[in-house]
This record gives sequence, structure tokens and C-alpha cells, in this order.
Amino acid sequence: MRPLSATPARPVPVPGRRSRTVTAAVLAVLAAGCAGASAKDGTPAPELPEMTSMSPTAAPTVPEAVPTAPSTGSPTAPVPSTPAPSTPAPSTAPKSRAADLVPGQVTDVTTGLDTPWGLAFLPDGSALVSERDSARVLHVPAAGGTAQEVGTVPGVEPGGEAGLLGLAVSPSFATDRTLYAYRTAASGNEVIAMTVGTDLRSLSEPRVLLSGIAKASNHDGGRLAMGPDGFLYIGTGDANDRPNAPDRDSLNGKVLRIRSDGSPAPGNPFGTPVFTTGHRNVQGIAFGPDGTVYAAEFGQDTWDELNVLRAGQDYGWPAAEGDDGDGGTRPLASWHTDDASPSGVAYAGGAVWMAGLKGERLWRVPVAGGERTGDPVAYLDGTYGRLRTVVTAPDGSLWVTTSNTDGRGDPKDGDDRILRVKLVPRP
Ligand SMILES: [Ca+2]
Repeated sequence: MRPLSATPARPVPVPGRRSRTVTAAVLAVLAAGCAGASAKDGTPAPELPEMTSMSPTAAPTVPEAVPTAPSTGSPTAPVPSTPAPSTPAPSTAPKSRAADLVPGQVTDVTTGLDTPWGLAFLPDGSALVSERDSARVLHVPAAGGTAQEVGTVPGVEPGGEAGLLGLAVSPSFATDRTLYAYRTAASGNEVIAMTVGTDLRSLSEPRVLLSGIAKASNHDGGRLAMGPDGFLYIGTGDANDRPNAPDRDSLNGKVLRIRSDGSPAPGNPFGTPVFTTGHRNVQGIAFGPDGTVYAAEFGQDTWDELNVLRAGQDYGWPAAEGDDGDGGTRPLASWHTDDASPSGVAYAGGAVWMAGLKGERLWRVPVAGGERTGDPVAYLDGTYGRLRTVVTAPDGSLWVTTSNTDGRGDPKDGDDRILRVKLVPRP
């Protein structure tokens, strides 16, 4: 068991970069007590001496972290059956428990998907899922089973990491039947809205809400998330053009926030769709119960990030990556890119859950009110391959999509799949 794992397994390959690890970062945060808070304020790295003095091999925190990952994080977890057999997984209402839930039983919701990307729940607990390259939207029953095609989104030009990406459902879906999607079109990335047929077997012609997001073979962002404020949050990438990220006039390398008609949300810091700046490639956005906005982004070669977003703040890219470099709001947590490469995030049970593609694991980051309350712990490590998207279902479980057919994975029988990860009280 290795809660903060893999980083020490391999030397940090980037010459000239400080070879800090997640473990070291966590050690420093724990040792410094309030260091997490100061780091979040972007104060210049007073933690450095501590980090370098505490080598990752000096592992006083490891024994503390291990018991927090009972039977779950272990790669020995049996495939779709219970990784935590000692946990009886009692009621179906973990939602009522405010905090400290951990993975219990893992089962298949559906299989046979082709690079699933976006996932959004409907009011009845069933879900819509997008396929990146086929541009299809599929309907998945709440109880699981075969995914049925709703329709194919026109005008999608897949390629590399681009295609039909994030989905979000209108808060008034029961009456307006509106589905939002992020698509890569000929002219660039766009946010569109469509009306879903009452039989869940048709989509209207798309209405473009927001365009002008540059596309590229990589760094297309693409995550959509409906905020508790009723506005649509959009994670974009720098489109392989780094100066986009800090540029307030560019929609790339940003988190954007718009109304349902595509206009900037009131309260946006610059009177534009831009909510936050200085991101490299945001594919994960989630909201805490207090409305805190969490977002994950891919690092270049060194540090992936989980950030707490605040309107108008700059998150440092490209001048900073993780805690390295100068400027920008510091991340809440960072990981070596081998251990995470994070796409989707979700909030449930006192934690942000972050799906790792290259890391092939699901990270649990305990949080409260935008502060980290403990060490990140990995679950499902290596068990299901690349993990793309995680969303909290209406019943309080997590639905997690694999991404082994995306050209970078090793598909097994039935891939790609949606997993249901039941959350249970920590034993
Ligand atoms: Ca950053």
C-alpha cells in the first residue's frame, strides 16, 4: 500500500527541476501546519527548505497515511467485486453523511464504450455520456445496462484530444430538456446547447453558445460543470500556445463561466466569460457543498494540480507549474504527472475525487471549505486502467469512466466502461 506512491519509484526526469515529490509536499504541509494556507495565497515558497530537508524516504507520514486507505487503494483489489469486503455497504443513502466516505463495492454500469468523455446525470438518476471520437451521446440507465444512442452531435471534428468532450445538463432539464456540450468544430472549440427528445432518442440541432476557443491536437480542455450558482463552468486548455493562459483576452487556458444564453455570468471579474486565468489544460471542475470551486489540470512534465478557484485569480501557467516557478495562486495539491494526469473531478463524502489517466487511479483528496484536511490517497490503483471522468451520482455513489480506448491505453474486454463506485463510511 502506498498512499502517495509512485513518485519515488522513478527519478524526476527534468533536469534543473527540484525533485520534490507529493510525499515531500505533503510532509511539508503537515510539518508546517498552516503551510497549505500560505501556499494557497501564493506567497513565495518558504516551504522549500523543509521540503528539501525532508527527503521522500524519511517517511513519518507514510504510516499515518496507510491506515486511511484500508483495503481500497491496494492494487490487489479484485476486479469488479468488492475491494473493501469488510465494509458492509449498508444503506443506499451515503448522501446524508457529510464526510469521510471511502470506496466500497465497484461494479460495471455499462461496457463497450468508445472513448467516453463527458458524463452528466438526468433528474431520474440515469445519465448521458459522450464519446469523444464518434461524437455520439448515449443514454445509460440508472440501474446500469446497455447504453442506448440518443444522437450524434453534428459538426464535430475529432483529432488527438479534441472531439465531443464535456456534457452538462440544465438544472431545469425536466422542463427545458437542455443538454450542454463542448465540441471541437472546424473553427475551434465551442460550447453548444441541444434539446434532448422526450424519448431520449434524438437531439436537436446545436445552438452555439460560445465560440472562439482555439483548438489544437492537445490541450483542448473540454470539461463542463453546472455550478450551484446556475452558471455553466467551462475548462479550457492553452491549445499548445502558452501565452494564451495568462492573456485575459483569450478564452484558452482558462476556466470560463457563462449564463445559459452564452453571455458572461454576472460577477465575472473582467466582464467577459473568463472566470480564472493561468491554466494549462483544465479537464476537471467540481463544487464543494459550500460552493467552493475545485479544478484539476494537467502539468507539463512535472506537476499536475488541483486548485481552488476564485474569480479573477491567476493560477500561474506558464510561469509556474505546481509549486515550482513564480507567480500565480498555488495549488491545493500537486502530483507528479505519472501519478495522476488528472481529467475529471467530483466532490463527495468530504473529499474531492480525481480521476487519473496516466496515473490509472482515483485520488481522494480530503477537503473542507477549500482547505485540504489530509493526505491524498489513491484507490483503484491500476485496476481498471486509465480513468477519465468521475461524477457524483444522485444516489451518492461515484460513476467513473475508463479511457483505455483513447489511443493511449491498453483496452481490456468490455472497455471502455463506466464503473459505479459505492461510497461507504470509513470503517
Ligand atoms: Ca498552477
